[in-house]
Amino acid sequence: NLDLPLLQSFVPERTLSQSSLNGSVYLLGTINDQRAIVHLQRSVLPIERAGEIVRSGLGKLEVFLENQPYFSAHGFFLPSLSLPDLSIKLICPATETHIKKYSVQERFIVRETKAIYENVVRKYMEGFDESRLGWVYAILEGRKEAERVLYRKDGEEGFVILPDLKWDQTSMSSLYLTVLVQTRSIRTLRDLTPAHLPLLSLIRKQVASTVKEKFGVESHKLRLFVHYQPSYYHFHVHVVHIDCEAFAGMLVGQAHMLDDLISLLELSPTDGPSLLAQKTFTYPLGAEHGLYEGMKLAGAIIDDSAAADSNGTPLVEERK
Ligand code: M7G
Repeated sequence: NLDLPLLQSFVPERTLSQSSLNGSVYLLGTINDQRAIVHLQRSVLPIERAGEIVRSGLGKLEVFLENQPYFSAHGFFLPSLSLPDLSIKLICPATETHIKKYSVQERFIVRETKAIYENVVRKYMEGFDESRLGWVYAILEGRKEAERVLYRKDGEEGFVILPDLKWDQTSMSSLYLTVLVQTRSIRTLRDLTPAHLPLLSLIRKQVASTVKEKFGVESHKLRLFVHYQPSYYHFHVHVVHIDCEAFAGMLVGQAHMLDDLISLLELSPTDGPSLLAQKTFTYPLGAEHGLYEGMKLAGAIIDDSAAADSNGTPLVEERK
């Protein structure tokens, strides 16, 4: 279990990646000879407590610039403020997949047609190590994080709403929740059909009322989206405060608004494959991702310059 002595026994080896956007770093090392990844990030300032922090939250001030009317200083929190300085995440033992996921790597835009999905992605998902979903099943079955669960509905149509690993619950403007569905039959948004519309609408409604009730945040302040590709092949919805934009997972290509998925399902035929099953998805993929080699072999990595026709005219006309 995570405690201070355990963390202090961490032997750092190298930096996997860092982000200047949110001031965070992923370190690889060992703890008791086991591979460990430690993620450090400055805690987000709780905007709603900013006035209080200025007036009564600081124990020390070090001024380093005076050029009237401009002044700059470093402030140091009083312990009584009980504001965490860092958000810390630990993965131990860390697998090769974890290490790859958090390593800097070259990324490529891939175009995944229905055929490439059938030939490459399906095969990859079939070989996906089920044990990586252990944390999901533990939450769904009430064995882990039970005290953090905000809403639970059991049964095949059920789902659980809880704070995401990425949210330390100190600031509403960085609110980040996850909705995990109970059914194991939806691996990605490609598996969604019009028959799932009641489930998706219920998730949308329940998230709105749970977030309002527990955190006083209105649903027009929330982005509900789904990743494609996800890291975990068990359908889940990300719920993020609109003011929180510091996550790479919210970039265009990977994040798909739940509302857009609902709309595409509403437009899909009720018999036969849905528009989500048929459409082409275009998204960034890291060279260390388990799908990368297969995608490369299948020609999914975009090279549109090679797609000009024999007269030399680009297939997509350049804008004049
Ligand atoms: P994803 O789209 O499959 O992958 O989302 P991503 O990690 O590339 O975004 C999985 C989501 O589940 C992420 O937002 C994770 O932060 C979150 N998550 C992952 N784990 C291992 C846990 C966990 O153990 N508990 C909770 N509450 N959330 C987790």
